[in-house]
Amino acid sequence: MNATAQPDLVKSILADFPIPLENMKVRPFGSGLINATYLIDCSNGQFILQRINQEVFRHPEYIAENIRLINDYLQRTHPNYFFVSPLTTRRHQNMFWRQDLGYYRLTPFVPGSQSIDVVENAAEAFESSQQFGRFTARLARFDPHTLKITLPDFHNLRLRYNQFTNTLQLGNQERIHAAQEAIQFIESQQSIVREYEKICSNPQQYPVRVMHHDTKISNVLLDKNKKGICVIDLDTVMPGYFFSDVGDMLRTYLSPVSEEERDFNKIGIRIPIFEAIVKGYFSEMKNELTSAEKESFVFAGKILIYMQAIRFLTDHFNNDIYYGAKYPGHNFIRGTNQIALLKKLNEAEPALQAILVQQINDSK
Ligand code: GN1
Ligand code: MG
Repeated sequence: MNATAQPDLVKSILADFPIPLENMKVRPFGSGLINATYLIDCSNGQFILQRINQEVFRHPEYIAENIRLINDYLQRTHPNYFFVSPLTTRRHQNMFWRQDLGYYRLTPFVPGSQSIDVVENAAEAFESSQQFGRFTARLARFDPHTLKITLPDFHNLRLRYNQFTNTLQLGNQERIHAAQEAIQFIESQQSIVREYEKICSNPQQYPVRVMHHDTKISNVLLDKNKKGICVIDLDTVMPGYFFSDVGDMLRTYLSPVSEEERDFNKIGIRIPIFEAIVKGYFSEMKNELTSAEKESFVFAGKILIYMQAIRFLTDHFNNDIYYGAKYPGHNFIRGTNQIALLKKLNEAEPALQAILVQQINDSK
């Protein structure tokens, strides 16, 4: 939906929330790929209106249930933890306004907050990593299995890999033919899938935790001094493993350029950013993480980069049905960008591992 083009729909949605409608302004907001997001300006502040993508989130009510459970728990056990919950509708006290056309929610915009799209320095990486660590740490005594699974198998690498190989049979053969080098690289790194399976079958060393599952920097609110306020975008909060959050931070913070970059020469690994991610996460989670988890931080990055390369390439071969494409070959570029990043991570591994060991020792 283009909200600016449908002011009547937006008005009727907003009318069901406890906010004034006079002089309201609506504009598209943010850079997420899945949910459509708008910033609402009205006389008592700013709000974020989001339409949930139901192709992706088949049960939006699960998202609301999870947020309610976590909110209640944190209010009881950590009342000072800053948690942004969506408003409830006037009529049904629901976190979603719903109609045949879709599910919409309204969340207060935290005054004085900002979010950034690219990590520029170690301080930003530290703040962000600390916020994601804090979120999981505050929920360490909350039973993750009480949460609903909003996206089944979201970070199931085995399944993603199998979907990739199936798509090689059933997908767009012209695109597949032109991507042989990328396909061969993905196949050559299959040991990552096997290592991933070892992690998932070892609950003693790799316990299931409450994980965010989308730890890009824009999902952290910062104050005007770039200090972390809280994490946002809780749609993918589910039971999961440490590698999801740690790995997606490595995937999205280490390189000075994002998955969108077409000039792969610009892709690289910034060692001080790695150190800051580890420090930030350990500052909250060092007493919760097992030694096996701590020692596997670099591997977490491999899992997430590899999985994202597979997801983008699979979508390219499926004619972009999931992510869409802003230009022809967009998901091929993103997929091969992630392959270039994985190669860089593999090269930097010894240096990163040395820093990790140092940080593990310092944190004892
Ligand atoms: C999607 O919508 P957005 O940009 O927050 C995706 C993530 C990917 C990311 C890659 C639900 O996130 O898993 O890492 O794109 N989210 C979903 O840009 O598929
Ligand atoms: Mg998201």
